[in-house]
Amino acid sequence: GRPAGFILWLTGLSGAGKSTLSLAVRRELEPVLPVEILDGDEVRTVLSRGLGFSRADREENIRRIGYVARVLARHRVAVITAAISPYRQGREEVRRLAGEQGIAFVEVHAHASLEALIQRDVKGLYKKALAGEIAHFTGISAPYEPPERPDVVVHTDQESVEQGVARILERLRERGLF
Ligand code: GGZ
Repeated sequence: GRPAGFILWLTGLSGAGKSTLSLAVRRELEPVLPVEILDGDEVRTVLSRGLGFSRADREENIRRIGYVARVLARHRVAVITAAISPYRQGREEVRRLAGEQGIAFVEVHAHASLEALIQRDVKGLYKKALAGEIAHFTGISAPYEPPERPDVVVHTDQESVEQGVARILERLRERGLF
């Protein structure tokens, strides 16, 4: 029958390329599977409107994204999430709940060095954070706990989007999800 849905969970610092990867992966999956992207930026304007960047608010944001991801995935949607999701505990909780429902959870670390992110600084957020104008900015004044055993690490400061996407798709294929 039709393949089961899954959650492709992208984690990483602001500007590390989660949104870019999510769009590029979607383009590849779309012809074969129904796909939805849950992007932190967008979720925070609707479902998580009003939440800030304290640990408690981020955990709440991740809980909500995880919940919607599971609801979609159990109806056979390929769900791609793109939120910083800086805390291991929150990500592991989503993985556990997905597992309980038989939903595959694939963790991708979008990784770039802080130096590269500061240099790139597309939105000017790192400059502001370094100047002390943004409190609790992940990587500068708030923690990021990298995944211990991610399914894929994409070094977005060293490899192309296409290379990253290819390795993500390969892993999905290995797990029989695509
Ligand atoms: C980190 C922040 C912050 C602080 C605003 N720390 O690059 P962006 O701009 O578009 O993505 C970032 C986004 C992070 O939201 P998430 O929902 O992904 O975060 S979490 O998973 O931790 O809940 C960034 C912007 O919001 N932003 N202030 N202090 N990023």
